[in-house]
Amino acid sequence: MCKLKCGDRFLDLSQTQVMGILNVTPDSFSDGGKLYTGSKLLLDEILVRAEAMVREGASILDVGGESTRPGAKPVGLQEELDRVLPVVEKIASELDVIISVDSSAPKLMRESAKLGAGMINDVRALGREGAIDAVRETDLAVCLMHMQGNPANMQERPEYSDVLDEVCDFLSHRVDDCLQNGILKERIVLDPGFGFGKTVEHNLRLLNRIDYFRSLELPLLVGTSRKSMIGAVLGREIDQRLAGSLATIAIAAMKRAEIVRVHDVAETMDVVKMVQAVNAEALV
Ligand code: 7PM
Repeated sequence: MCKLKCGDRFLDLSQTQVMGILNVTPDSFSDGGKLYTGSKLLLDEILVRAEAMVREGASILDVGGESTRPGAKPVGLQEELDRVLPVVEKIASELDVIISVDSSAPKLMRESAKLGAGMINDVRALGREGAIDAVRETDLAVCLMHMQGNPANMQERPEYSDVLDEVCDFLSHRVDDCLQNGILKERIVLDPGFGFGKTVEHNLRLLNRIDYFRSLELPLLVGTSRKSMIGAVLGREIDQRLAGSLATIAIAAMKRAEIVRVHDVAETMDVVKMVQAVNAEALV
């Protein structure tokens, strides 16, 4: 449980690791400055951004070419390949960091692995035809995320009898499917999927009770950065959610989440280190 197998590397999970978000979508809601405009990748700018996040302490960079924003249009496979693969290749050749590829497409999973990616981050938890086979054939880690519905409709009417039970059940079945198909436990990370078919209350409950997922005995990833649950609590727009995001990071780190997925790496590192010192009651 302390190490995650990411291809030919291992990621130490004894302390909370920071995953920096690198969106290469035209409608990225995340960060100042787009990395993809007019159907062109700005590879040099992407590398500068990636380098900064690594310098600030990210041990994983999550590269995504498909927007999973509520209501977003699906992106074609070729376009997703064209956006993501050059970025994976560039970062793999220039930086010492684990590259995570945010995708549900088997072809992109395979091609990314060949170019040096270390992890597949799939918001559809390998639910697409061929995705489990693709991941098995690589040696990469995989993050299985829970989503109710699909990006087009997920926020219309999220409903659960018990959100903890249902999300846990779903993840448990996806893990079984992976194990039965030859993906080893040491490669799997779980994620309750904040904002993916959940109300604010569902999201708050998932974060407050993230320990509930410990029964699955796998590392946990928490992705709350700048999300609407923070906007709802604080009444703030996306670019004013840093403090709220850091509060959720502190909570996740206190509860010993293994990975946090964030836009603001430097600030997150300070919070994670501070929480770690308190957890350890010592300088770390
Ligand atoms: C609009 C809304 C744009 C939300 C982008 C997003 C997660 C993820 C995303 C997550 C894992 C974002 C999200 N969120 N993958 N991909 N976990 N594993 O904030 O919570 O980047 S997309």
